[in-house]
This record gives sequence, structure tokens and C-alpha cells, in this order.
Amino acid sequence: MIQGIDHIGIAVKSIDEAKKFWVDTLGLKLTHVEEVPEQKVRVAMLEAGAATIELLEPTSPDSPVAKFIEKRGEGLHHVTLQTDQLAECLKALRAAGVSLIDEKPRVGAGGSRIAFLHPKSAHGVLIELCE
Ligand code: CMX
Repeated sequence: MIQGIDHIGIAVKSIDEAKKFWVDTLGLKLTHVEEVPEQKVRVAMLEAGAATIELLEPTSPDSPVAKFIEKRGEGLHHVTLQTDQLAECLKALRAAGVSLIDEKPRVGAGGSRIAFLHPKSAHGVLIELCE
């Protein structure tokens, strides 16, 4: 049910600051920036071959990404795996005993349907599934 890596999310305090490394120094191409109000983040998408790097900047102090940065500092936030059957995938994972953060899909960047798995079921990594 998993097709591959869609993107890798990196929590940053400021997209403008982070761009100096990812775009100016590494030379990745910035494709677009958008706000995802439901998640209280602004995201910048960078082309990196078959996958995308997503810089996540909190838009408010109570954003989950702001809390993540406060607790752990900037860094790798989540890995997003692509599926074309999100609802079925969640059902199968629940049946397999995987702990889900989202029981049902919700809205992510680009209007995609997403759901998070609990890091305790994924060896400490926050996994996002996206359809
Ligand atoms: N990596 C590893 N562990 C993480 C984590 C991360 N990025 N984020 C949270 N956790 C851990 C917490 O420390 C906590 O652990 P304990 O239960 O041991 O204390 C546990 O996971 C649950 O975290 P929480 O914040 O208490 O749980 P919530 O249900 O409130 O929120 C989550 C979970 C992941 C949805 C939220 O923290 C979050 O990160 N939201 C932002 C989502 C995001 O990146 N959206 C981007 C949208 C754009 C797109 O489409 O990609």
C-alpha cells in the first residue's frame, strides 16, 4: 500500500533563514511556499529528486511545530510515505496494532489527505501517510 517517500519534513524556526542553506548553499529548487492553517505551519517545498524536502515553520507559539522546536530544537520532524489507499492503509495498520495519531485522514499541504502514525509505533519517527 506504500508507494515511496513523498517528502521529509524538517522543523525550522524561519524558512527565510533555512533557505540560505537549503536553496542558496545546497542549490535545491524552491517550488512553493504555502500556509497550512489547520496545522499552524507555513511550509516551503524543495525539489530533491524523487522526493521533496518540506521546511516547516510554526505560525504561532502554540503550533505543534513550535512545541517540537522548543523541546528538541530544529531538525528532522517527520517522514511522509505516499499511499493511494489512505483509509484502507489506516484500517490495516490499526488491525496490525499500530498506534495511530489520526484515526481518520485530515487536510495537509496542497489539500492532500494525510494521517500521522504515533512515533512509539515507528521506533521514534513521526510517520505521515499522504494520499
Ligand atoms: N518526532 C518524534 N516524536 C514526536 C514528534 C516528532 N516530530 N512529534 C511528537 N512526538 C512525540 C511526542 O513527544 C509525544 O511523545 P510522548 O507521548 O512520549 O510524550 C507523542 O509523539 C505525541 O505527541 P503530541 O504532540 O503530544 O501529540 P498530538 O496528538 O498533540 O500531536 C502531531 C501529534 C504529530 C500531530 C503534532 O505534534 C504535529 O507535529 N503536528 C504538526 C504536523 C505537521 O507537520 N503538519 C505538516 C502539514 C504539512 C504536510 O502535509 O506535510
